Amino acid sequence: MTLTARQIGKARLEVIVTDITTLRVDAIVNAANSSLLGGGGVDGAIHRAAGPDLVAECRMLHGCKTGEAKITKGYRLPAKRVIHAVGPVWNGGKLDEDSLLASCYRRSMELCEKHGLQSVAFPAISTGIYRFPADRAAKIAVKAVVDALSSAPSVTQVVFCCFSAQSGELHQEVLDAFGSPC
Ligand code: AR6
Repeated sequence: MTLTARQIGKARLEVIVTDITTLRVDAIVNAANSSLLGGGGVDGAIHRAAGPDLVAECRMLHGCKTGEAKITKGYRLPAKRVIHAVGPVWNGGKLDEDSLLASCYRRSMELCEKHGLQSVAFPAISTGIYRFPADRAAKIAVKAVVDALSSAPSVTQVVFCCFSAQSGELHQEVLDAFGSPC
């Protein structure tokens, strides 16, 4: 369900509430851990839906640092690619968690541009098992993506794919402060 959509330059940004593994976009972003070998939450759902070839490719990537991102194919997913971003574990906010979370979104947008991708969907990275406060994370996510758009002209559609109505409302509130309705 689409909660809101905003036009910012050439890009349409939208907030939807659904399972990210169902989206037919150029890339979905995974909220991974630094091993890149799978886990629970959205990571588990993406690996289950993509099938075992995904973890086989991930094994060849030799992990990923917090705040960074790496790209693979999407295998059995409707999405062509998966961008594996490693968000920070929330530890009270004094261990650079805000900038590490922003970096996940920035790095993912950079990968989209590098690979000429037009559409990308993000989950609310770090807000589940990693316990990042959801309202704070929504502000960081939307701002980081908006800031990255000018350096990622290939990207014309960004989806904030939330998994609960509450998360959707938080993202909607933040996104509605940007751009013009569409
Ligand atoms: N589609 C969209 N969003 C989802 C889905 C889904 N299918 N499933 C969960 N979410 P989390 P994290 C939401 O815990 O906090 C894993 O074990 C969820 O409601 O998946 O970054 C990794 O391997 C929440 O809003 O990721 C890491 O060890 C958001 O996705 C660790 O969890 C992120 O929740 C990463 O923790």
